[in-house]
Amino acid sequence: TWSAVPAGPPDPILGVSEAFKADKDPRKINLGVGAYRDGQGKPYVLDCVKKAESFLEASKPDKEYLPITGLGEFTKNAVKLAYGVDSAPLKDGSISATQSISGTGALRIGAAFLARHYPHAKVVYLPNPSWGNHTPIFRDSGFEVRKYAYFDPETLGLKFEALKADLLTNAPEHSVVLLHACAHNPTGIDPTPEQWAEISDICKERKLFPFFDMAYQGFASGSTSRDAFAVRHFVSQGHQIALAQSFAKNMGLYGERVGAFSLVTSDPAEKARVDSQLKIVIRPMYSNPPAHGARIANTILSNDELYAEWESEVKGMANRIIDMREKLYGILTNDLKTPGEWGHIKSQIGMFSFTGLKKEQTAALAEKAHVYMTADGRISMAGLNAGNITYFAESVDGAVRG
Ligand code: PLP
Ligand code: TYF
Repeated sequence: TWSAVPAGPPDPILGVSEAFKADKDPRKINLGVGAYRDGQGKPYVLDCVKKAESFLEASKPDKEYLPITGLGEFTKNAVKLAYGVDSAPLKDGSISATQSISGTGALRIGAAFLARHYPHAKVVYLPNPSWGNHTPIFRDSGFEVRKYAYFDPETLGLKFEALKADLLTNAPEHSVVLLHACAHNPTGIDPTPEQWAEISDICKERKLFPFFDMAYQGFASGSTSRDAFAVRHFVSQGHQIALAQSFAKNMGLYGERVGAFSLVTSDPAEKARVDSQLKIVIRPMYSNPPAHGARIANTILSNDELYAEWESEVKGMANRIIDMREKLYGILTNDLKTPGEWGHIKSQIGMFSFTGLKKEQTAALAEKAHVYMTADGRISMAGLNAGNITYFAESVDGAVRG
C-alpha cells in the first residue's frame, strides 16, 4: 500500500539534535534547537513552575476534558499579558481567544480560521528568512506563501528599505503579513520601535492583515511589556491583528504545549460569532487541548507572587543569554582576533544568533569540532555556558581561518 511513499527529508532543526545525539565525543555542543539551557548546560525548570505545580497538586484537579477553546481563565490572562491591561479591544470585550497546542498550534488554528473565513485571497507574506515551520503551516492550511525582504546578508542587519518596498508595492492589498513580535527567529534582528511604527502605517495604507507570532515574549529584553511593543502599537493604531502566543520558551513549558491564539474583532457581537467558528475549526482537529500546562501557566499568571517570580526568572534567562553574547564577542574579537566583524553577536536579540557562518563552515564545525548548529549558521545562544564557550569560540576561529 505504501510502496509509492517517498522518504521525506529530515527536519532541518530537529535533525541537528539527532546528529548531536549520535556523536560520542565528550566535547560536543548542541546549538541547534532553540531550548534554554542553564549555566551548566542543563534543561531548566523554572522555580515558579515547580511552585505552581505543587499548588496544583494540592488542589487535586480532576482529569475532565477542558472546553474546546481550553481553560478560559488561562486565555484571559494570556491575552492580558500580550495586549496589556489598557488595550482598548480587551476592555471592550472584542478579542476572541482560544487555548492552543503551544505556538505551533496557535499558528495552525489561525491559518485554518483565515483559510475558511478571511474574505480575501489566501496569500501570506513571511519574512525572508523565517522560522522553518511557517511555510508548511500556512501552505498546508491552503495559503500561497510568499516572502518579504528581511535579512541583509551584506550588513547582517535588517533590509528595511527592501522590506518597505515589498509591503508597499509587491504585496497585493489584503495580503496576510506574518510578523515576529520580538526576537526574530532565526536572525535575532528586530525592527526598532520607529521602524515598527512605519510598518504599521504601511499595513494600514495597503490594507495588509498583520498576523503576529509571539514565541519569545520576555525573552528578547527580559521585560514582557517591552517585548509586546509591536503588538500593542499595532493594536493601538486600530489594526485588528491575529496573534499566536507560546509559553514554551518564556515559561520553559516546551513539552507541555501551552499557547493561545487570538483575533481582534470589531465588537463583542462579532467576537461571539468568531468564537463560535474557532470552535468549529478546532473540534475536528483535536477536540480540546491538554489541561496540565495551561493550569500551570494560569496559576503563574493569576498569582501576584508567582508572577513576580516568573518575571525575575525570565529576566534571568534573558540576561544569561546577553552575557554569553558579550563573552563570545569578547573571546572572538579580543582574545582570538578571529578574522571578520562580530558585533552582530552582541546586537542580535533573543534566543539566537545568526553568525554569518557559511554552510560549509557549519558542516566542518560538526565534523571536526563536534559543534552542532543549523546549516544557515544560526546558533542557540542558550546552549553556551562558561564550560564550553571558549572551546566553541576556538572552533569557530578554526572554521573561519579554514
Ligand atoms: N514561532 C517561532 C518563531 C518559534 O521560534 C517557535 C519555536 O521555536 C514557535 C513559533 C513555536 O514553538 P512552540 O510550538 O513550541 O510553541
Ligand atoms: O529551534 C527552533 O527554532 C524551534 C524549536 O515542535 C522547535 O523550531 C522544535 C520543535 C517544535 C517546536 C519548536
